[in-house]
Parts: sequence; C-alpha cells; structure tokens
Amino acid sequence: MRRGVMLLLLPLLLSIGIFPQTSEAAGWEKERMYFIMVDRFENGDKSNDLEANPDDPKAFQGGDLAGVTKRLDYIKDQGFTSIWLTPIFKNRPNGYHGYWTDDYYEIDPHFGTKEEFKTLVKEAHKRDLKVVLDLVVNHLGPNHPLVKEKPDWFHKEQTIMNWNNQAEVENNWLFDLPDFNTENKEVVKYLVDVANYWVDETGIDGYRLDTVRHVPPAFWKTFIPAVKKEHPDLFLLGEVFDGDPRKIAIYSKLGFDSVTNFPFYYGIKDQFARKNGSAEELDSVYNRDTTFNPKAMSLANFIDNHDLKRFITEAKIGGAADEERQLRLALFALYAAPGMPIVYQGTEVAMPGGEDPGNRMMMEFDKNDKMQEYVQTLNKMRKNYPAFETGKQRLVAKTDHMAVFERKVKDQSVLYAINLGEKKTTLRVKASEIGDDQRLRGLLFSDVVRQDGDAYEVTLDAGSANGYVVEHSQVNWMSLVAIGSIAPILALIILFVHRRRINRTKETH
Ligand SMILES: [Ca+2]
Ligand SMILES: [Ca+2]
Repeated sequence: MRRGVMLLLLPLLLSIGIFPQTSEAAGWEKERMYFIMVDRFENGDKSNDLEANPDDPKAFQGGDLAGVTKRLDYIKDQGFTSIWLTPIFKNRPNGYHGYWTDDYYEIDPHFGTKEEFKTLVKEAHKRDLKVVLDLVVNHLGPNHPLVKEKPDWFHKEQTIMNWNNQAEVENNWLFDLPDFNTENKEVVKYLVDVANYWVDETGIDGYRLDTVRHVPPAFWKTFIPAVKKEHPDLFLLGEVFDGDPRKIAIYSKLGFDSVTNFPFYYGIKDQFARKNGSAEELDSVYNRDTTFNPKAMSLANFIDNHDLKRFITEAKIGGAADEERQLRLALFALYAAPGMPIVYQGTEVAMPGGEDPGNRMMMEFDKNDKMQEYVQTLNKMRKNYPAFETGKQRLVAKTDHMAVFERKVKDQSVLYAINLGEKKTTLRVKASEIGDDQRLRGLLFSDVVRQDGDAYEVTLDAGSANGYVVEHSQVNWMSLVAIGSIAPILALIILFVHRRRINRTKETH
C-alpha cells in the first residue's frame, strides 16, 4: 500500500520540483578528469618492457596502454568522466614521460601498439569515459629525422635564458629540444595534420596541448580553427604554466576550450598546504579569474601534477598539523569551486613526492582506500549537484580561516564551507544572502542547518569542509495544492483496500 502511494506521488513530486532538476548548458566544466602518466600507471604487458628499470626513476618503468585499459573500471568507479594521458608517441631513449617525440605517427614501443590504443579508446567510450591525449607542438626530440631533413622548420639553436622575455620564451629552445619555427606554413600544416590524424584514426575526444606559452599566439590562431574545422567537438586544453590570470586569459581568448588554471593552483598551495590558511583565497582567485577572463568557468583546476611537488608533500613543507587532512580540504576545494577538476594519478591515494622524479613514482592502487572513498564522494557530489559544475560563485560569509560560498544555477543553489583553522568555528550566513525559510542539507556528512532569526549558522570542526544543498524548509503551497488534489483519490484507494481486507477476513472465517 505504501509503495502504491509513493508511485502515485512520484510523478507529481517531480513535476512540482521537490527533487533537484537542472538544465544549464555546459561544456567541459562538467567533466571530472583523471590524469595518467602512462609509464607510471599500470604495467599491463610485460613483453613490451624492453630496457625498463625499476631501480632508476629516470628510466622507463613498464606502464603501458594495456595497463590503462585494464584500469578503466577503476577510474570509472572512482567517478571520473574523462582521462588525460601523457604523450604516447615514439620518443627518444629514456623518454618515459613522452615529451621528446621521435615520431609523431608511431606509438612508443614501451607503451604498445596503435591497435592497443584504439582498444583503449573504444573501451573507454564503452564506459562513457572521454580520452584526451597530450600533444607537444613546441618542440620535438633531438633525434627526430626532421631536425636534419628540414633545418628551416626550426628556430636557431639557442636556449631560453631570460624567462621574462616572451620572444625568447617563444623562439628559443627549451633546454636541448629543437624548437619548431611555426612561422613556416609547412610546419603549421604538418602539426595540424598530426592532430587530425590521431582523431580520425582512433576517435579520441581532445588534446591537452603542452607548453602553449612557448609557441607564438599566431600559431594557435591558425592551428585551433584548422583542427576544429575537421573536428568541431574536439576539446583543446592548453597548458599555460603561469600564475598571472591576465596571461591565462590571453590564451583562453585564442580559442582553447580550457586552459590550465595555475592561479587556482598557487592559491590552493599557498593557503591549504599549511596551518591556519585563509579559505577566502578561493574568492580572490575566482574574482581575479573572472575579471580578466570571460571563459573563467571553463578553466582546468588541479592541486598538483607531474611538474609540481605532490600536494601532500607541499603540506608537509608548509608545516600543516595533519597533511592528509589538508589534502582532503584541497581536494574538496577542487571539486566545489568553479572550473574543471583534474586529479593526478596517485593523489587519490595520498601519494607523497617532491620534484621530478619524486612526483612520478609508480602508481600504488592499494595505498589508501579511505582517500579513494573520499574522492568518490566528491565526484558524486559534483555529479549530483550541477550547481557545483556550472554555478556562479559568491562569498556569503567569512572569518579569518573559514568561508562559506554559494554556487548557483537557475534552479539550484548549493553552498560550500571550508574551515582551514585549528578551531571549531561557526559562521552566520545572513538570510538576506540566501533567502528565508530555507534549510541547508549537508552533502559530505549529514547536517541540517535551519534558519535562526535573520541567519543560518554553519558550524565546522577544525580543518573540515562540507557542501550543502539549499532547499525550502517547508513544502511550498503548490505542493500542498497538488497533494490536496490527490487526497480524495488516496482516500478512495485506502477505502478500497480496507473493504477488500474485510471481505477476505469474512471469507477465511
Ligand atoms: Ca609494459
Ligand atoms: Ca617555441
């Protein structure tokens, strides 16, 4: 009987909006990306290990495409929607990271074969996981035949010395790596063809373009439309290694769908990787990003990667009271704040690691299942409450170490609160900020905050965080009318069942 009533009520409840529904158009900020360094992830095929040497962290370790395919279910179960792989093309010896291309049209034998890559993409798509490939167009490996065959395809050999001189950053060599002369039209065509080839051949969903600020903007103005002309839905994520939001904005405007948000990264590192940081920093980062960049919502956020010390190690250096707790808080901010979250392999099991190669140790899948569960919860929170994906952000209450933010889309409002301090703290969110007669329902751990006079009191323990969905505390009048209108029907059903029971009772006696 009770189930019958629920079935009757369900379409009604849905139609009057008691359950959250959202329909905001969004792009890749709806993705939750997992970043894989192929050589350091999973050894799925020992026969391609070649000279891999587990004792030398600067040598190949044996990870490969078959290993990634094997772990797709793991990635899916963690709650991610896309993967980004470090470059997989044939590399110069010891190019385990893939950034020293020797052949743009062949897979490095340590990683596997073209067929294995096609299988990876197919299996990822079966699981609704998108695949983004790393591509380097600034430079290639010194052994690439083009270096000798086409000397006019490269800038004059001189290493970048002054990193503040943009002409030098764009036109000089990054260490000993031959720098493409992208002013040469043949070079542009060659690189556009490479990009289109791998999409046509394998069906990948996008590229993460390496060292973007080392390539003149004129190249991107040609490259991006040329690739998008063939593949309009292709996702292009540019790596711009710069903490200045004005510089990030320049590249956003060139047509990348997303650009790495180093200003967000530095904000997190400065305030979360220590004791008693300021959660309000997330407001400053967002305001700076949005002031300069109309595409700020689509920036790619991260708390560490293969070029940076791992977050938990930064927290140790920063003197945090509990490094793992700080990692949880940083991950929470990554998922709650505007921008597409990217998690670097190993961060979900709290792997430590300093500078390269310390930050590139072989993935340890069984290191920390509690942290994995936490990342699953964060992925679910963002998935279930789309305001976390596309909602605009507003600071609604703050004190020294704690802050409460609102994220809002048309028909959904969520809050998130972070306490970076070492004391339990209560913040009063004024009712004028989020409306009267609401209740805040906790998403990470259960908590219901009701209106108290002219405010809502949000309390957090030291070093903790929570997300909240903002809901009406009472059923609104529309719901009452709707429920009222089905009351006679319910009464009839109850009467009917009751009578049948009486009849049955009579029959059995
Ligand atoms: Ca292998
Ligand atoms: Ca260059």
